[in-house]
This record gives sequence, C-alpha cells and structure tokens, in this order.
Amino acid sequence: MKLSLWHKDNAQAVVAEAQDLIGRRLPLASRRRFLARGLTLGGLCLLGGCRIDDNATAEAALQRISRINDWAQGRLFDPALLAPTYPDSMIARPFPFNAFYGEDEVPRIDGGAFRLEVSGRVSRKQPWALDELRALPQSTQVTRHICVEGWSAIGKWGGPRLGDFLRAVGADLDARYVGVHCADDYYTSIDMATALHPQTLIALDWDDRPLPPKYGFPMKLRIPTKLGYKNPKHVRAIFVSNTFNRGYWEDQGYNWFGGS
Ligand SMILES: Nc1nc2c(c(=O)[nH]1)N[C@H]1C(S)=C(S)[C@@H](COP(=O)(O)O)O[C@H]1N2
Ligand SMILES: [Mo]
Repeated sequence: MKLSLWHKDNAQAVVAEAQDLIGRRLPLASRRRFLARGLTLGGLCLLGGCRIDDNATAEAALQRISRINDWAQGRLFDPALLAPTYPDSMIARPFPFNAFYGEDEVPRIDGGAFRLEVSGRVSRKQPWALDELRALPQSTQVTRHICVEGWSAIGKWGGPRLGDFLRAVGADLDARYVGVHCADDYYTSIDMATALHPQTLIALDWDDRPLPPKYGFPMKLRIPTKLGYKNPKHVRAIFVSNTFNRGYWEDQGYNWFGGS
C-alpha cells in the first residue's frame, strides 16, 4: 500500500482531484485523520487503477482497506454538502465517452417502448415511461465527472432528482441501498444517503437535449458526489434493498462507496 503502487503517469493528478473533492466535504480534522492512516490514499490507490500485483495477500489487504473506506466514507458523508458546480462555458463538448466496451457497441434503446422497472422495498411497483419521469420536477446541474481511468470532464445533466422519484414510488427511505441494472449488463448500487442527495439525478438530458445513446439513453444516474463508474448509464431497473449488491467494477476490486 505504498505510493510506488501508482503506475499511471496521471494517477497523481486524479488523486489530487479526487482528494480535492473529498477535501471540500470532510472537516479538516477528519481529513487529517484519514490521511494519517493512509485510508484515503489506500482507497484512492485502488480507485486510481494502480497496479496490484497478483499476490493474493496484497489483494486481500487492499480489499480490507476498501471495506474500511466504505464504512468510513459512508459515516462521513454529509448530505448537505454539494459537489462544485461550474458555468456553462466550461462544459466539455464533445464530452468523453467511456464504457466497458467500444462506442460502436452502445445499446440502442427505443425510448417510446422504454419502461423503467421498480422493485424491492417500494409500495408502487408500476414501471415508468419516459414522459412520466419528465412530468416530475426537473433540475439541471453543471458538474465534473471524474473517471478513475485518468480523465475528468464537466458536463450538464438534467432530469428529476432520484430522491423525488423514490418518494413518488413510496420507497422505504430507511433501507440501506438503491441498486440499478442497466441495459448493457452493467450494474451498481449506492447508499440511501447518496440516493437522497439533492444533486443525485435521474438524468434524461445531456446539454439540454435528450441523452445521446453514448451517454446513456434513455436515462442514467448522475451522481456528482461519486466517481464515474458509480454513474450508471442505460438504467433499466431500480431497486431498493437492505441486501448488499456491489457493482460491475466494484466486483472487480473498485471501492464500493466510490465518492465523497
Ligand atoms: N451502463 C454503463 N454505465 C456506465 C459504464 C458502462 O460501461 N456501462 N461505465 C462507467 C464509467 S467507468 C464511466 S467513466 C462513465 C462514462 O460516462 P460517459 O460515457 O457519459 O462519459 O459511465 C459509467 N457508467
Ligand atoms: Mo470510469
């Protein structure tokens, strides 16, 4: 768990940026405690794509640190603190594309036939059409997306707040997790506090237009307090649960909390 594990030239920049994000949100004292114990650096090393040698012991140690991070980050999450926002002039156009496959394999979804499935600890399980999602109060944000692969970009997303949607379906807001399944077999889950954060959106728009396919049509979760891999595109189902279900990258070793 040393700095020497960082092998990417840009790892330091990513870490600095992510720490900056975390730094804004953690009281200085707890930030210092974090840094002193190396927990944040450990977690960020994991997030930053540093090479973990094939040694099973190192892997297990990293997994343990990641779990401590999940616990600590969850406890330190402050639902009142907002991710930084930017002027429209800073929006990246074109915005970078990323997925676990190439741009030519982006799922093409029929918006008219699309129905968002809702399950788990909710009282209303009827599927939602896109125009029903658009009938909820909409909000927009210009925020920075940070990908652990070493890039970040500012984008503009619009749509209903996930919190408003969860209230509309009568979700158990005391449940621990909100999980999603995507049309491309991607999946992830987030803590309920983040799901209810005012900047956590069901994004239907990018740059004031319906999300283009490559950015997740017909809907993605835009969560500016979390790293890129916790911003699922092509969401087709949302479930509320007390059972832990990690995520596509999280199952391959990325930190589950993945944010600040
Ligand atoms: N469905 C789905 N969502 C996904 C991914 C994916 O492969 N499939 N990749 C994640 C990662 S790692 C990143 S950085 C962002 C990229 O989003 P963008 O194409 O809008 O830049 O999507 C995230 N959400
Ligand atoms: Mo990413």
